[in-house]
Amino acid sequence: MKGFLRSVLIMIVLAAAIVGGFYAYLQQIGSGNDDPPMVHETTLDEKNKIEEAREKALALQSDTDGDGLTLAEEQRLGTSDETADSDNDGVPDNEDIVPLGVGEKISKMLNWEHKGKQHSVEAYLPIDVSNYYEKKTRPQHTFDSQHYLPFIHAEDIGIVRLAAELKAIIEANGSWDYYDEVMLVVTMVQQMQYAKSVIAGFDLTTKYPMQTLVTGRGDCEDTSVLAAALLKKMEYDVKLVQLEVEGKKSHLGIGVWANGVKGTSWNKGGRTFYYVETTTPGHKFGELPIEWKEGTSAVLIDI
Ligand SMILES: [Ca+2]
Ligand SMILES: [Ca+2]
Ligand SMILES: [Ca+2]
Repeated sequence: MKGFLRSVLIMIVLAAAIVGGFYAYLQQIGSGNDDPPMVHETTLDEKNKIEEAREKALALQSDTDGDGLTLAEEQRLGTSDETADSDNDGVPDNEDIVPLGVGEKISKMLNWEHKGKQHSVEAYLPIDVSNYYEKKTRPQHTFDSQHYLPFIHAEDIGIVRLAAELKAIIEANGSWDYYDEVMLVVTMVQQMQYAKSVIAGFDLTTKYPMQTLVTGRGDCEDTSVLAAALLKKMEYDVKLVQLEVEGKKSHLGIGVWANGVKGTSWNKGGRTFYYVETTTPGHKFGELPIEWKEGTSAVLIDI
């Protein structure tokens, strides 16, 4: 009897195992899958790396300093995307044919007489700066006093260096007064060759100070803009003065602040500015050229 019961028990266990196995098999068929697919979960580290690469690619296309060159282009040139003028010569990186350093220079000696002494300075004229101004579009004359403002480039490397040389001459002549100092700069400009910048019969353009230095010549606008840029850089209180006589063409000179001098002057902003002629040698501080003495009105232009 015992043997019979054991056999029945074994049979029941075996049957249960077969039914269980069959059921599992049916379930597997029903699901239609063999092995469940391996799903790769992106780790935080991987996500960060992808984001970093995306940001880098975007940054390479950015132009932080707004000089028209992307970071990738600046890296190729060796310039900085933090500053628009990496070599600080007054020419933006995207228009500088030598964006790092000066390259070749144009040699030009400035020789003039002041206070009974001969002065001589070599103008610092890098070819890249000269090239930049040659190609630069110059706004046409609007016969408005504001026309001159874009031309006062007092931070060009050639102007900065020349202003420093002129200051050194002043310091070496410790006995000079204020007017002698101003006239050192003005006499240097006055000795340049007078040339009208005429296009198709009309005087429509003004030169940038560096162009007047490179060519060594200019008309009243060019020499006045150059003298004003130099004096401004040397921290003298200077303005442009546009003289007008009815029925006559206008003339440009400069106005320099001074106290109690004889000569032609005007008040502006509570200060007195004296006329200084920049075109021809011999004109003194406060001296208006004879042809502009009668019935002249003057506009003082802040720079
Ligand atoms: Ca840039
Ligand atoms: Ca730059
Ligand atoms: Ca530059």
